[in-house]
Amino acid sequence: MTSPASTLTAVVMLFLLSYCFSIPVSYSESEESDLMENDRRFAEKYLNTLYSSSSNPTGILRSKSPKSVENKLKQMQSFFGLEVTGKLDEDTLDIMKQPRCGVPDIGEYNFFPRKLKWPRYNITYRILNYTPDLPHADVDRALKKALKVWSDVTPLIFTRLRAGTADIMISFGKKEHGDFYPFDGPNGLLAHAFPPGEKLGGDTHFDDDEFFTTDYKGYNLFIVAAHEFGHALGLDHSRDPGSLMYPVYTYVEPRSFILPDDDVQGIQELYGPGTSDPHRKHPKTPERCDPQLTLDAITELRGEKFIFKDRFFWRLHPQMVEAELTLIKSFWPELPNKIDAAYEYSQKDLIYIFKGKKFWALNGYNILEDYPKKLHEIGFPKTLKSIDAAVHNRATGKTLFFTEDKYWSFDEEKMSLDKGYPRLIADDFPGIGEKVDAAYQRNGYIYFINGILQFEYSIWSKKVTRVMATNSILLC
Ligand SMILES: [Ca+2]
Ligand SMILES: [Ca+2]
Ligand SMILES: [Ca+2]
Ligand SMILES: [Zn+2]
Ligand SMILES: [Zn+2]
Repeated sequence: MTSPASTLTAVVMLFLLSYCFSIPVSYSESEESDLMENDRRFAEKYLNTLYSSSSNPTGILRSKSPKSVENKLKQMQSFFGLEVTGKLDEDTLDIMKQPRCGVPDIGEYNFFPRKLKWPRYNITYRILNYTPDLPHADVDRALKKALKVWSDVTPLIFTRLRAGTADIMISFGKKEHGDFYPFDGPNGLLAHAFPPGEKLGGDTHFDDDEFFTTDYKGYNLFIVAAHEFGHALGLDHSRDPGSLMYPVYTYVEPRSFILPDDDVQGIQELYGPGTSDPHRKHPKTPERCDPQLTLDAITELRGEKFIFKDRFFWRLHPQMVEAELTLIKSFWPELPNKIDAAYEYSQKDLIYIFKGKKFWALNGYNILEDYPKKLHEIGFPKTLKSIDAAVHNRATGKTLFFTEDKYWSFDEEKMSLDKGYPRLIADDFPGIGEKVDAAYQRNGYIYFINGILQFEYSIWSKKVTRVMATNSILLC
C-alpha cells in the first residue's frame, strides 16, 4: 500500500510534469471533446474562485459589473506573465493546475486607497484545532516559525492565546468549513486567510484534505502558513515568482528559508521595519534588463534557452519576445538553489547540471537514476572543486568544461576527457577574458558570458567577432 504522502507527492509531480514537457498525445475526437469540456469547466471554476470579487474572501466590496470569463482569463494570464490571449491554452491550464493559495489574485479593495492593516503592533493568535497529519508540537512550531518570518522584519509582536478570541484564529477544515469559501478536496487550494479586520479578519484556514508535513513531502505547513500569515497581515499576492506571496506553492527548505526582498518591501510598507532583523540579506529576484546582470549558466533544452541566475531561470522560446522567469525548484525540486554550469546533449535528450563537485543528468523533469555523480567519476581531478561553464559542440561531439583560467575537452561518445587537457583559455580562445561564467553554442559560434559582457566567438575563424552586454541574451 502506498502511504498518503507518496500518493500526494505523485499527484504533485503529475501537476509539475504537465507543466511544460507535455508530450503530444493523440485522442479520438469524442475523447478530445470530453477532455476539452473538462478543462473548460475546470478553468471556469478556477477563474470564478480566484478572479472574481464576489467569491473573494478578501474582496469585501463586490464589483458592479460581473466580468466575462474571457476577461478573467486575460487578467489571470497577465498576472502570471503569460501571453494574454483570452484563450485557454496549454500554458494557462498548466498554471491553473498547480497547487496554490485560495485567496484571489486580484483583491477588489486594491482599487481603493485605504490599506487593510492592523492598527497596532501587538497581535494575538490562537490555534483552534489540529491536523491529524502532524504531532501538535510540530504544528505549534511550524506556525510560530511562520509568524516569526514576519515579526523579524517589522515591529509586530505575536502572542499566543489558549482561550477566547484572538486576532488570528487558526484552524484546519475540509470543504465547507463555516465561512462560505469551501475548500476543494486534495490539492488545488491549500489554505486561505482573511485580511486584517474584525471577526473573520486575519483568520487563517488550512485545507485538511491536504497532507501537511514538516519536510518536502506533501505540503510543508511552515511554507503554506508563512504565506497565509502574509495575507492575515494585509498583503496581496505578488507577481514576483521569487516571492513568498506568489500564489503558487513551491517547496523551500524551512531551515534555509529567508523572506525574499519583495515580501520585505511589502510588509514594511504597511508596518515599517523592525529593530533586529536576524537576516541581513533578503534574496532579490533578478531583473532581466539590469545592466549589471551576470549569469550562472546557460543551456538549450529542446529548442528553448534556459538561462540560470541564482534560484531562478529564464525560459526563452525562439518565437517569444518575453523570457519567462521560474524557480529552479519548481521544475526540479531535487536540484540545488544555485547552479554552476549546464549543457544539453541533444543526441540523448539530456541536460547536465553542475554544482560544486556534483552533477545531474536530466531528461525533461526526470533526474536519471544513479545521479548526482561526482566530477571525478568522469575523470576530473579529485581536487577540482567546481565547473564554471560547459558547452557542447554538436559538430565535434565534444563538450568543453571551463574552470578558472583553464578548460577541458570531453568526448561524449567515449565518455572520457581528451588527452592533453586542461589547457589555458587564453591560449585557445583569445579575447574572451580569463574566466567564463556561462557558455552556449549557436550557428558555428560559441557565446561566452564573462561578467556583464558576452563574447561571440567564431569557431571557424577562432576569434571574437562581437562583444555584447550579457543582458542582450534576454532581449534587452
Ligand atoms: Ca479575526
Ligand atoms: Ca485542496
Ligand atoms: Ca557558471
Ligand atoms: Zn495567498
Ligand atoms: Zn475558510
